[in-house]
Amino acid sequence: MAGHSRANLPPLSLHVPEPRFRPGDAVDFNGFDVPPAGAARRPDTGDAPADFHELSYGLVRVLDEEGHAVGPWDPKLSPDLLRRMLRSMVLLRAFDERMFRAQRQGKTSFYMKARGEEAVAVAAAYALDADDMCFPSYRQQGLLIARGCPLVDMMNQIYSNTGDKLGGKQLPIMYSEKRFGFFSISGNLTTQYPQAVGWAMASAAKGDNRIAAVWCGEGSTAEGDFHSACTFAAVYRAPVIMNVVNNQWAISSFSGFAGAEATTFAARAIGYGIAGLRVDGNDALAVYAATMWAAERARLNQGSTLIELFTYRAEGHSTSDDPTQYRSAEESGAWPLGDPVVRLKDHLIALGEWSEEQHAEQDKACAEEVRAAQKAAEANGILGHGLHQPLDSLFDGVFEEMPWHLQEQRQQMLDEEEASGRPWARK
Ligand SMILES: Cc1ncc(C[n+]2csc(CCOP(=O)(O)OP(=O)(O)O)c2C)c(N)n1
Ligand SMILES: [Mg+2]
Repeated sequence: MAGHSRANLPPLSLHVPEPRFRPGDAVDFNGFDVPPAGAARRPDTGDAPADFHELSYGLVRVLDEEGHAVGPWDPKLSPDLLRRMLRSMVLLRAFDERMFRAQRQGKTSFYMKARGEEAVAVAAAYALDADDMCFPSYRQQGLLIARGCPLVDMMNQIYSNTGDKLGGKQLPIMYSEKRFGFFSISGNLTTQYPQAVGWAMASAAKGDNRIAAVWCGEGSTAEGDFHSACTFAAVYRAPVIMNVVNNQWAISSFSGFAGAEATTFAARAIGYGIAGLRVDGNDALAVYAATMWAAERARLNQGSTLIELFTYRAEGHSTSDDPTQYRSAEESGAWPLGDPVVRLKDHLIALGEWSEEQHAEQDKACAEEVRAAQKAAEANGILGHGLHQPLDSLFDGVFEEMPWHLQEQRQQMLDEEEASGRPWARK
């Protein structure tokens, strides 16, 4: 109101989020509300999104503390499928360990682990059809492993060596695997969201029956691309599953900076009028069941589902990160939703379909499989062992026909290389 006095009001101030625990702090997750497994209801896949808003604030959980599968979301999988899923998660973990070490040994410049988040990608891969199209971020290498991509191909890409089908043009771990329905990873966060929604719209426009699935981190939901994708997905009821992997950290920024103090990430769905689910991301059965449910909705033209997968990034963001600088070292161990590999293993043991001995054997077998693949990949070259791609191929693969200015730049590069007296150019 014009002319009124503000003299009695406090000065304006901003709220700046602060994580609960910093380096050196004792971690206490008491008071952190973990809804019991089996408690969330499972709506019919034909129900309207407005009928189950509470699922955006709760947590769909299937595996209880004793390793039993309980409640309406139990996907009732066969022991054989459970064992295959467990094996993919163990293989992913072994792959991550080995490639992390390869980076520390100077064999590649960069690597990113998915430790603690194995169920997010692996269980989704098993729930989707093999020809559904995946638009991953950089932490869903589990999709490739679960879909049977040869480990040596993934490693060739990580080493940017002569076996790298991408010709060394992508940052290590930014795979592109058309054969496995795995869209090229982009370092520009959340660009895959509008791409996935567009692909899903095209699939529907063509009258196809394949659906799309997309993943981004909770931090990446702050990008505008996330929101324009949600608008298109809602308006056209695009057949796409939109996953938000809430591992609580975006490098050194905690999830509060992306809005986690105010509401959940699944609740973003409510504003767009699309289906929303908040799921225990460390519970492979819950991830599987939620993905199946969302896939069924998509296939029945009920539109997209936004799934928040609540998890914890158990290690550093990447090999370039040192999390001890910004969060308490105790956090990872104290995280109340546990380890996804251990939880699935315990479930199989509780069913009488697995044992600690078999698990230890499998750990060894997976480590051996990864070691053998690494040996084969390293025969194609590692970082620092010379130029693996012909220098004149540097400009290839972008345009179908190279524009004149790039032809000129390439020639200039080759001329300078020749004049340097140590020409690398292919003759
Ligand atoms: C558009 C854009 N902004 C910033 C970055 C730098 N960056 C790379 S990863 C990352 C954190 C992303 O965190 P989150 O979305 O939570 O995914 P997470 O790594 O936890 O899986 C940032 C800021 C980037 N790659 N692209
Ligand atoms: Mg994150």
